[in-house]
Amino acid sequence: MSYQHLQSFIDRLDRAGELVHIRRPVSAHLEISAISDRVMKQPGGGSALLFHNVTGYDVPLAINLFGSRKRMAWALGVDELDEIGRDIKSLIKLPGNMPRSFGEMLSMAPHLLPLASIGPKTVSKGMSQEVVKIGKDANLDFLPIITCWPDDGGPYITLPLVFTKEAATGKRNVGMYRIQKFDGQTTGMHWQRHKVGSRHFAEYEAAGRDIPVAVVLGGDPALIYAATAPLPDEIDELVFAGFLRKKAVELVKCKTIDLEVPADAEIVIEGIVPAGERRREGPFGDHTGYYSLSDDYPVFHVTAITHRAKPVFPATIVGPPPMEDGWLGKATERIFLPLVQMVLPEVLDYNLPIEGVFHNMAIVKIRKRYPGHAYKTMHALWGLGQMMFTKCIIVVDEDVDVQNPGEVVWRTLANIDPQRDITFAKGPVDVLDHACPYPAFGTKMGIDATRKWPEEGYDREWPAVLKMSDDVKSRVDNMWKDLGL
Ligand SMILES: Cc1cc2nc3c(=O)[nH]c(=O)nc-3n(C[C@H](O)[C@H](O)[C@H](O)COP(=O)(O)O)c2cc1C
Ligand SMILES: [Mn+2]
Repeated sequence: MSYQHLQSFIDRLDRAGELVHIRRPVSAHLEISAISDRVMKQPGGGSALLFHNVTGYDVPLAINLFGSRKRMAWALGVDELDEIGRDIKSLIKLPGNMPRSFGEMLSMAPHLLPLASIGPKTVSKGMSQEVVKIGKDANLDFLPIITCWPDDGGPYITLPLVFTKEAATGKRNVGMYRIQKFDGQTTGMHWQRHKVGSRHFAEYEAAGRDIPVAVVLGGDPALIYAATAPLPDEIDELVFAGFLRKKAVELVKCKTIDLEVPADAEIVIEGIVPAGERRREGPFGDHTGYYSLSDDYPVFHVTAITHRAKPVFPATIVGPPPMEDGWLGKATERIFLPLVQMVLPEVLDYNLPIEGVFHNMAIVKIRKRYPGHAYKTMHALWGLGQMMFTKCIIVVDEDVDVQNPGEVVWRTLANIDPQRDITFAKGPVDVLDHACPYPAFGTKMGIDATRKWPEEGYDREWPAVLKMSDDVKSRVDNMWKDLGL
């Protein structure tokens, strides 16, 4: 199942009673953020919100569209996120089909799914270009760009899809990198150094060239999710989105730069990021729950804005968890499990707790087969794409439910001898981490909370976990109704 555009998804949420319309005037300066924060912290994640009357703007603003487990699944055209993982698993498991890489797996998909192709295709016109504004007419001031937290450096576009191409090959990348509005025609470009957009820019800049960039708002929600997904560099997010929505993403050519953008986006901002230019970006109230401090980042200059005749402006806010982006993270956790298992078959399940904000914690359940297996697993994860950022990895045995934080705390603390079972590793750290001694470089902690074996130097007797015997349990089941409990 796919959505032609973001408003089709909003309509579905509305019909299902998942959307609240707010018609009262509300300010884009902090008020939308304060309202959304309270809603996102309601049990289960609260409703999606559509602000029809943002003070001073004609364009309505949608927020918290992805903000519950159910809506996140619906955004990807399923009822349960695990369905996608199961699809991927069956794709991998078909006889003779073991792909050597994630790229190969996606490229096999067209033969296995009932579609001609999942790769994007170019069409001659699209609703994202119903209105075209070029040069001086292209001004961001009509968009209800929100200021999220009191000490933020300015208003931010918080749900942008940043399109670039690799200079040497023309290979596309789409990443979600926040955009700080400096004025009507200039913004920051906060692609962090580890991310693909930043590499594309560095390669252009090394050749003394300005890089063309398109900032896209809207499109099928599967596409918005794909921009956040930790895909290997060589995977085009649009192919991945095509795989998720089981239908090719349609593209149109940009008006002023050599890039293609979704034909059915709400709004497209075309521009360039010049070689050699930097400007102070930030601070920004970030998804760590702290401000990320200001720093020098490249600058985006608008050359054109195109949009639907009646666009909706999509936004999110990040901040102290739980927030909407936690559900994007949960989608990644579920979708990428079978891919992690391609490399690490011992991983039975894992949990990236929302409070760990994607990169601070992974709780991993393994089937331990040999001494030191837990350490092998954590070091492998630290070598796997964006899992490299994981500040703390806890490895537990197969009888622990990693989705139950209480059980994890109990079993981990019971099982560890801290000096023996904690290891530290050096390496790259998420740019947003404020605790590491150097920017983006520091240490990570691994906790081996598995049962210890004699071969691991444990020569005492390891006790069994308490468990009532089955016969007594069934006797109690039978008497339960008579007990008045
Ligand atoms: C709401 C939200 C905001 C984000 N903001 C940024 C950002 O400002 N800079 C950044 O480098 N990554 C940011 N990310 C994370 C990237 O989108 C993510 O790492 C993605 O996988 C990068 O794609 P890439 O590998 O193609 O570069 C954000 C993610 C979300 C969900
Ligand atoms: Mn990418």
